[in-house]
Amino acid sequence: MTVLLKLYGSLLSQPSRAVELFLSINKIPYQSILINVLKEDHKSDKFLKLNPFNKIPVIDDDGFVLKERYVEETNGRFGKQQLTIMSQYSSANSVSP
Ligand SMILES: N[C@@H](CCC(=O)N[C@@H](CS)C(=O)NCC(=O)O)C(=O)O
Repeated sequence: MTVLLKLYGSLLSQPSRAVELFLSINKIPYQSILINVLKEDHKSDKFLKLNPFNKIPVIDDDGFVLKERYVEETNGRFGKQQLTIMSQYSSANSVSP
């Protein structure tokens, strides 16, 4: 069974919206998990285990956790972590948040 990529975020968060757009445009199936920053969900023990920096968005791709929207290298090439996720999805190499 395929495990859906999980996106922890909120529509109130511009970085979260950028990642949602990236996933949608590249047709990457994902499960959206709302983190309500107004209720400080991002400071809960459960969330801090995922991202000790208490920031959204966070991507959990079957245990491979990305805590930072930007994993690109300075010259605009994709970083190793982002490539790992993108390489699993055939059309995922055209748009980056
Ligand atoms: N560099 C991070 C920044 C993420 C970020 O600043 N997220 C904000 C929401 S837009 C956040 O989680 N704020 C909660 C806080 O700082 O307590 C990224 O782009 O992924």
